[in-house]
Amino acid sequence: MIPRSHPRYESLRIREMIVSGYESGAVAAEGMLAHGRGEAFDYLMGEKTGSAAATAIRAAAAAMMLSSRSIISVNGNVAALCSRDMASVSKISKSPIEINLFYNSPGRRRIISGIMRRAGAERIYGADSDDTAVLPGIESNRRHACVQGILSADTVLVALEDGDHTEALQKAGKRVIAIDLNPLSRTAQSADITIVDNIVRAAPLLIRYCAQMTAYHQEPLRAILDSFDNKYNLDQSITQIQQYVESQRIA
Ligand code: PTJ
Repeated sequence: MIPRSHPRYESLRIREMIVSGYESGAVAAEGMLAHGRGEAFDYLMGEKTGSAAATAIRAAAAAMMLSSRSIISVNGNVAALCSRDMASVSKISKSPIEINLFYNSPGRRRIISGIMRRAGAERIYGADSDDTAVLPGIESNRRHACVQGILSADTVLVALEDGDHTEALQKAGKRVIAIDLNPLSRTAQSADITIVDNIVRAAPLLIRYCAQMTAYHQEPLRAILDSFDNKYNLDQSITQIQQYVESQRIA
């Protein structure tokens, strides 16, 4: 039991969510290591959502609200950390969920799909018997995707993933929105919209922006999207890390 008074309470609480996810079979053992890498980057940016991340989240919401076939790719870590928020994003933006795993197994798919369903997600692909085909240009297990899901989507939100998937999705003509705390990762550097933030903070903000934008017409949504420059924004995220580290200098 972590005392609430502990100065690192929030970070330790999130760790517990990953550990419980591992114990329930949703999170891969490697997912715990991936979480540690994420934590390290979060530490270096002061564990706050900076303005660059907020701008990217707003652009991501606009892209999802504009798209007629957007989808959210969910893996073990995402399900363990923010199943409810991702289910809400799914509903508001009318984007189904697809379970897409690097360390694939039918058992993990079923467990993750159960978590997402209990969290309120209604449209879930990839739980078991969907029609699947291979996404070209990728050799990992992520190549198996649902024909009515990721393979027919125009916009795919990926989170906490390896870079191969993003690159293959783009080659297939899809717009990729990525949530990744590491601005240097291949996913972050190659996505169309990169949200450099902890998913536990980014997801609630994404819900807020999507909810606001349900009242928007296409034109203002397009204007938000067109004015977004991912390279510039990614650079701002790297600057945020530099500035935070600089502010912590001892001498
Ligand atoms: O559930 P599976 O089988 O699909 O496997 C999931 C993992 C995470 C094991 C798999 O996708 C993987 O190995 O990912 P990588 O290549 O380690 O990349 C994960 C990225 O997510 C890293 O760049 C981390 O910095 C980042 N990350 C980790 N935790 C968070 C995060 N980004 C945002 N929020 C986090 N909480």
